[in-house]
Amino acid sequence: MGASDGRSPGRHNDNQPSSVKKESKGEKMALCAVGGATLAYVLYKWYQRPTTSHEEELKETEEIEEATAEFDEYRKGNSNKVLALGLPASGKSSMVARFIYDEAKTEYEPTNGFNIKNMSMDGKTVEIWEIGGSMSKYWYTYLPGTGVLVFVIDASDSSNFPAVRLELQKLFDNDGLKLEKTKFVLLLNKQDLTGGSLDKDTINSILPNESCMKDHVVKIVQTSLLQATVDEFNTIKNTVLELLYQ
Ligand SMILES: Nc1nc2c(ncn2[C@@H]2O[C@H](COP(=O)(O)OP(=O)(O)OP(=O)(O)O)[C@@H](O)[C@H]2O)c(=O)[nH]1
Ligand SMILES: [Mg+2]
Repeated sequence: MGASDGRSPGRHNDNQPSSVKKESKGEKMALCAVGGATLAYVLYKWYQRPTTSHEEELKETEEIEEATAEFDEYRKGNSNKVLALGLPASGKSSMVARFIYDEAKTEYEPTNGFNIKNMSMDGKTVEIWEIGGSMSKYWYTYLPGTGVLVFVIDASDSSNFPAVRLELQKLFDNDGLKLEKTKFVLLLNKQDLTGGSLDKDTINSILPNESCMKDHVVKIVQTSLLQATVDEFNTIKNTVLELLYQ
């Protein structure tokens, strides 16, 4: 009448007919056979796999290292792009004006978009790119091919330092800049308004942590683009160009 025999389903039942027991053993044997065959097939395939000898692996590593060194050489001779970035009114256009005309800029006309100038140096053409500070959302589109990135900072305005630190962190973490081994110059500008150079602790409060900068050569320059003499600015110019062709 469908009444329960008091045993829970799925549990071993000693009162089952012997044909049921035999079928269960048969199933186990079939499973073992399938398992064995699968294992044998996997082992067969593993022995048939293409093998790489130690010498081949070494050769491959050497080839990769050679190609990387060749690319580094190529990059040295060809990266002629200096990119100036920084918050609005930090002094990027002022730096471009000093690079190209050696003129101090006193008026402020915000750069809407970008400003590219060419400069001839020792028979080579150097491209100086400035991207407006208000365009920070789009900076990353101008990063490829940058040999030296000059990040201009208004050192007289400490209220900007947290924002500067954040932007620097993003740039140091940029995979493309890491791959291209872009060098950084952090130009602490407007020192005529700070009453002297910034001290180490203040500079450290602007910089992202060291682990974030470890993939790049970083130089810190303190100046006043408005008041630097020709010789003083030439020293900065040479620092940038030496990094470019290093
Ligand atoms: N006192 C002082 N003023 C400076 C110095 N360098 C630049 N300035 C002034 O700061 C203002 C902004 O300079 P710009 O070079 O136009 O700034 P920018 O970074 O190009 O600005 P955006 O194009 O808006 O991103 C101008 O009025 C400059 O004269 C400096 O060393 N000292
Ligand atoms: Mg500008």
